[in-house]
Amino acid sequence: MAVMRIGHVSIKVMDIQAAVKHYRDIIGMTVTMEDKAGNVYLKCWDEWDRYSVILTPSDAAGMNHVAYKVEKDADLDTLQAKIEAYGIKTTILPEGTLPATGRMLQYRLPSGHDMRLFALKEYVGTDVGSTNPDPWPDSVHGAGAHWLDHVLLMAEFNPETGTNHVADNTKFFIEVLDFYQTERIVVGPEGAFTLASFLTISNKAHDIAFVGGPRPGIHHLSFYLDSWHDVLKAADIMGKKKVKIDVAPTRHGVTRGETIYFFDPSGNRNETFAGMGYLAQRDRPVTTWTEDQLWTGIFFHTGMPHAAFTEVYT
Ligand code: M3P
Ligand code: FE
Repeated sequence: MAVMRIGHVSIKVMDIQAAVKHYRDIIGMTVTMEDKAGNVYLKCWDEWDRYSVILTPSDAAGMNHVAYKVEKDADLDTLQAKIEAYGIKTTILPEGTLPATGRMLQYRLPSGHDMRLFALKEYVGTDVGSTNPDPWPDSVHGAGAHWLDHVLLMAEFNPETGTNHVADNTKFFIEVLDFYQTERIVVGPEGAFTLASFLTISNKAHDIAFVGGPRPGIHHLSFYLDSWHDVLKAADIMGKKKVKIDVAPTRHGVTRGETIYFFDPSGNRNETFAGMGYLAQRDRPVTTWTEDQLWTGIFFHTGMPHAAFTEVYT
């Protein structure tokens, strides 16, 4: 099991100052680095590597790339061979391509998303340290997110043409990266088409997820909070600061997460969520949500359709 967890996500933003304010004051991250090109690097208080979000000035919103961290540098060679053998071209980006980061293995997912694997990133420590640590730091601010938890990516899905990049990405993550599936949403006759897929490499309900749509993109990047009460307080902060909320605090059927969705100033969707949901295991039966219960899976309490939730993304 070479891949450990999400390492960072690189996000395009139109107004860098407004974006920094959002990820710092609303999510509760800290700016740890800036580079000459004007990119800003941030981390959450309970993360020990130098950064988990890169904000890049751009004329549109969206994701540049997502990177996952592997255990050892040599894992990159093993994985390069596996990915190439699967039929996907890879490139090694040398150390220093991103500051404070070792070499990266770069390739495109079947859905077209730019994905990277890396083993080394500068260790800076959590804000509570690792000797006799306090449970939370005095510097906690905003929603006080503990860590970047996962991304949900939109992948091309069209049963009429037979295109299903949700299924293609799922196969790649399982066969090549050794992830396992925890949940899925199926649609069509006899549930023939996988519309959504939740995959993990840990014991969390998901480390990445894919949902089908007309074009590739990012649906949301998600940050972990401790409790349902922290989710409520995060929404209070968003109310106070006039952040555009997409979905007020509720619970997912899928993953059982307690959640809020909202937008950064460029329109990239964020999530803050709490709750372990359950302990994911490789032999745990995969949870299936059927088409008639699709919205119950997404918003458990009401089960009400919210078209913009799946149609609006960057
Ligand atoms: C989550 C989560 C969708 C379900 C999303 C679930 C969009 O984001 O963190 O559990 O179908
Ligand atoms: Fe999520």
